[in-house]
Amino acid sequence: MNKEKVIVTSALPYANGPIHLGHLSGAYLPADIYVRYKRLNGNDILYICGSDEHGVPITITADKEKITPKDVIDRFHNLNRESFEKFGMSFDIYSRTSLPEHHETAKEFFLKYYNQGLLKEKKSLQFFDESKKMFLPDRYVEGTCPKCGNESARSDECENCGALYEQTELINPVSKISGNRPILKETTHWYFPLNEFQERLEKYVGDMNEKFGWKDTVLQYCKSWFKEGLTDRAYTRDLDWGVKVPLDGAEGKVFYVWFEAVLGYISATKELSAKIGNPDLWKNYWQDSSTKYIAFIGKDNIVFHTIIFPAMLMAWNDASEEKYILPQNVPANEFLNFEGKKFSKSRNWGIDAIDFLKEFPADPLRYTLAANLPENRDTDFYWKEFQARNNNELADILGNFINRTFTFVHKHFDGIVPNQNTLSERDSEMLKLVESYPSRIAEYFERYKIKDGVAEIMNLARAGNKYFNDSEPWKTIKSNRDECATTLNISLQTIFTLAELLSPVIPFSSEKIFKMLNSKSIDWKESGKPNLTEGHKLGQPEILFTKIEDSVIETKMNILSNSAENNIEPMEETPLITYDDFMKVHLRVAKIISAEKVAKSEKLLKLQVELGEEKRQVIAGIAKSFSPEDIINRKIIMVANLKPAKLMGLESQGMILALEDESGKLTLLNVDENIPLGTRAK
Ligand code: B3M
Ligand code: ZN
Repeated sequence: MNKEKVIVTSALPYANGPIHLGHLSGAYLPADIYVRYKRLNGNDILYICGSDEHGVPITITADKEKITPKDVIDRFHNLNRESFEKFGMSFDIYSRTSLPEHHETAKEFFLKYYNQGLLKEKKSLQFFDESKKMFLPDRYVEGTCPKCGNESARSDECENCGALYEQTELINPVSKISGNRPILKETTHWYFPLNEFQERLEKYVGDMNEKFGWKDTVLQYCKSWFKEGLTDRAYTRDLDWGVKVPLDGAEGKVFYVWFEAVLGYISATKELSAKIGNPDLWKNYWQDSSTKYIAFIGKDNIVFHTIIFPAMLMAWNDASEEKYILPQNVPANEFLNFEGKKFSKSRNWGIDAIDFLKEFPADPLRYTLAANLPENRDTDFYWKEFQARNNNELADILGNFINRTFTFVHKHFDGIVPNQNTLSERDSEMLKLVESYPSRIAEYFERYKIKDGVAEIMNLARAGNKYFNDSEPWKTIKSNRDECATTLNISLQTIFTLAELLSPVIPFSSEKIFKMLNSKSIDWKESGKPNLTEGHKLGQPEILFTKIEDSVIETKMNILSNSAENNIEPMEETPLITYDDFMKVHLRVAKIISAEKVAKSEKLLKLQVELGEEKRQVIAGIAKSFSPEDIINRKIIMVANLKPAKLMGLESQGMILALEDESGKLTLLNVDENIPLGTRAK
């Protein structure tokens, strides 16, 4: 295989909170394993990451804590950089988007679009908080998603169904800073005409998939976007934290965070180039069509990396001699949950990387997460599994194989690699197996199947143990020293190969193993051959993995069950309402008389309900918890005087009440059979 030039990026985490295990297993660990593997193959890699330091969540945190946004980003940029370092992330640079270089790059792109007349200037109505005298961008407003009915949707983006929409489409908006209903006020913004790129984007995604095999989830996301049809996206926001819009009369306006955050990959590469004294180096990567670009992200960032960023790059390329490359693959992961539930800061559920790494070394965590990556579906971190992976796999299989081999060689062969003598069938088979491994693992890693690759590497350690057992060197040392020497030689060669193959996964331990072998990693493709020469002097054995006691895990479980008990959402932030406010809501008993799925929606059911005299149609976001036949003839409670709204083009005349648990599963409220329809609940 020819040497490749590759840019690898991991999503730039918001400098608005600590990195937790979920982040690590989504966009960081798989990328780091891939990068380390690619480097061992002699490829020319740039691995880029950094903090995303703009965006409304940061200003919200700053407001809440009465500090400046700069205080917030400095705190979390440094904390997250440290977490990543402890975890063994091998970024070539960990930059940040608050740097002037990034602002320059972002402005350069905007002006390129502006000057070519691509951006559309439009007046629009935006939410404005009259009590705070400010426009309310993005997440300062919450309401009901116009697509799926999720009631805690962000103002322009629904986390539940992934829809993007204009603020004005949001149903029942509430200002997050005052709790009031915002008014709509006119403002001017610039829009990026995504729709003009739809055809080319479809072709791009199709071509890339055909050539490089995109993940099905990623492809499906793109397809559903294309099917909906791309629309103009506002490039700017009324806000003062961010990259300022470089136009006269645009005071108080900044770029929408996503329109500059993705460019952070490029500005970070510029920063790296300047740092190493070769300021134009970044062009050799980003503007060289022989470079391949792989973007590792979590599934919530797909559209930005497969549609918006590529469209931005296309638009630049249309107007410039220097042409940027587009992502060749976007191996987005699903989510990692924590002990069966979503990570949640407010509910104190989960663990931050930094806290974890204060207590445990990085490698057992890397191994556990790698063995369980959410590549095709959401997975979970369990403390007990962490213990088992560490104790039963790292310590008992891998550690044990290495330890018994080294102990034996030091005791009987003076710590010197013994000769390989006449090979038995078992010896030849073991050598053949080891030799097949580097290319076998490469096949997994090249296709971003990190989890399967890691499982397969551990199988080599298993095979090593079995080989050692079956060869019984403790017997042959007395009966046939040559045979014994061969066994130990082959075991050591196997350990060498393991050290190499594991070095992307558990780099700290791999380094120790190489030190014990008194050797160094080599070209990946060569690493399955017998690389240790006979007579080579080994280093001293070291302890590789320490077992984790039950009591340690029990303590963790206790902390968890305490936080589970206190797991009720904090109430303080809920604004109080008056008795009169409450009485405005008419809650009435109704009966579901028919239910059917809404076409093209995973969430919505179309219900006909009877409310005393009246019949109503309600479009309810409950299809994930109930199938239509479950709920026909059920009596329920509904909000009977909700303003009608359209969901997926269907009119909804009310809302039914349900209880939602942690996992998002719904239960309907039970109403006694004898209570007449239409009865009001107060
Ligand atoms: N900061 C969102 C996130 O952390 C965002 C990624 C930016 S990638 C350019 O999920
Ligand atoms: Zn939605």
